[in-house]
Amino acid sequence: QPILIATKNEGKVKEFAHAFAKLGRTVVSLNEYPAFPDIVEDGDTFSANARIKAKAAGDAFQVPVLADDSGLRVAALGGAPGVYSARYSGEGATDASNNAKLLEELKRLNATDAAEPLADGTRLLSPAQFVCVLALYDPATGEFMESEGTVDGFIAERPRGEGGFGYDPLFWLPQLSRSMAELSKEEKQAISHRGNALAKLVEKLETNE
Ligand code: ITT
Repeated sequence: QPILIATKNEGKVKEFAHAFAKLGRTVVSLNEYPAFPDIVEDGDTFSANARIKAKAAGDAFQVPVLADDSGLRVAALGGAPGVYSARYSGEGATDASNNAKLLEELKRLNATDAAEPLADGTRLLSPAQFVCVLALYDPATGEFMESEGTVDGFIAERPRGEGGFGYDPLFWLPQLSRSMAELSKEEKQAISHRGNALAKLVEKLETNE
């Protein structure tokens, strides 16, 4: 039985498929159900939005559902875009337009972090953190299981790498001296907000908390 993930984000789907394959499970996403109506994510926290998505799909399909609400908090922007990360650049936002908007905002503020520039001179503009909240909802009991993961880094002034999705090319990991988009799936899972949140959820499930 594949695990249903209440997402339309193919970047997330690929990461979950990779992670669950190692546990001997396959995944399906809402992209396989084009007739399923768009879920209105009107919560003001990652947790609220993850629960909204998991419950909407779980109640409709009557199977346990996993949902992921995630985003980027940028220190120089007071924690923005946060829960608004997906639509940071407005209606019809794409990863490219969101990345452009992020650099524009940081340049407008003249943000430069105290951290040393990279070896090639690229400046780091602000500390930042990726956040992921996972909610697992069981329509049979109406109960949720939740976990949260984060990863700290910096926003670099230009993109690097072709992997991952979203803001990954701008997210610099000083401890690895690479951007998130320069990591393999395996490396990203080991360090990322999503990988951390998933490890915590699996641990909770195993200890039946
Ligand atoms: P679903 O709601 O259908 O799952 P979404 O893309 O709208 O898809 P969110 O509302 O959770 O998902 O928004 C997440 C935003 O944060 C989105 O702009 C992503 O690009 C970004 N993001 C989340 N995880 C990321 C990651 O691992 N790397 C880069 N960007 C990420």
